[in-house]
Amino acid sequence: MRFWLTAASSLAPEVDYLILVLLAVSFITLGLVFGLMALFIVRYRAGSGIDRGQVRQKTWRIETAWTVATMVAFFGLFLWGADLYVRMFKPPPGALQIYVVGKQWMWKVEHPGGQREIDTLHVPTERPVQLIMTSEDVIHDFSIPAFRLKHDVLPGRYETYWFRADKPGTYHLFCQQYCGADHSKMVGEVIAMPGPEYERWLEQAGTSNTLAQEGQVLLMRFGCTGCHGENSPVHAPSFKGLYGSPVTLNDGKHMIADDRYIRDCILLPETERVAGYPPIMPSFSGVISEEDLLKIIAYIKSLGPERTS
Ligand code: HEC
Ligand SMILES: [Cu+2]
Repeated sequence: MRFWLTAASSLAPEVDYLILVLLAVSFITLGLVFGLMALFIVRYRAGSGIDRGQVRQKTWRIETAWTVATMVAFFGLFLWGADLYVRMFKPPPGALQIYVVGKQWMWKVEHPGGQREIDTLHVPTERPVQLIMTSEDVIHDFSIPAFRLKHDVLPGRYETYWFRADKPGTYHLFCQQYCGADHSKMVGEVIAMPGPEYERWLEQAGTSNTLAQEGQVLLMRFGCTGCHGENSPVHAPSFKGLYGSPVTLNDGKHMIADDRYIRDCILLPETERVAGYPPIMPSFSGVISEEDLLKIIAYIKSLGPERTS
């Protein structure tokens, strides 16, 4: 058993460093408090002949100094941790997006090219990867200890984080939220491979259709195109250039059409009605599965970020 876990992602060394500094500062503080306590217990014990007569004037200098010093130390640690946390959730532009759906008791992974896997996640090294995660049933937690990442995966919403794997290898993947009888079996592997090898893996795992192409088929199957299609007689917004662009709702609110927005439009259309259109879009909650939703979103994404209409 190794004492220290491999640090295999770009942010992992910094997380380790932060933990070490946090431990060091805590131990120093602890040592100071208990050291002084022990010293005073011994020095001023009942039998000691120490001079207790001269009560010195209280000085504010020491009081202020230790208060400020501990505040600076711990607030500094907080700022450092907060900054790291923010960076963990803000992917660099151009990150490869991979979708993860948690379910009792397995992890289903979908790559943009349509490749699917269960309880394994193949990723390229030296390239930022963003995971877009959701759950089909209860709360799970997608954790890759070697990347120093864990994040709850909740039903009904998308959670994301990103990483850049720096060392090729096979790493543990755990569900870290107790999620029912077989929670302990909800484990898997993350396989980080150099770019060209990853491309080869994609090819051999390849399906005939990309996620976006499957999404396009689903739009027909669920009848979305009947209203949203180019030649539809119904007045409904086009999906062209929708992704990432601003949308005005009929209550005056402005939104950016991201994954969450599109998901809610499909499942909870009453909550987000686009301004200038009749409120006729039905809810597809319970009709479209999480995996199919991700494909539909992938298709809408593939239609580009520039809104034409
Ligand atoms: C009965 C016609 C109809 C059907 C069927 C329909 N929609 Fe809609 N949809 C609309 C209308 C009208 C709007 C605009 C008003 C609103 O937001 O409810 C809309 C809005 C949307 C939006 C927000 C678009 C924007 O510009 O912000 C998305 C995304 C969307 N629909 C996706 C879908 C998907 C996916 C399906 C199929 C699963 C679907 N719709 C089926 C009529 C429809
Ligand atoms: Cu789980």
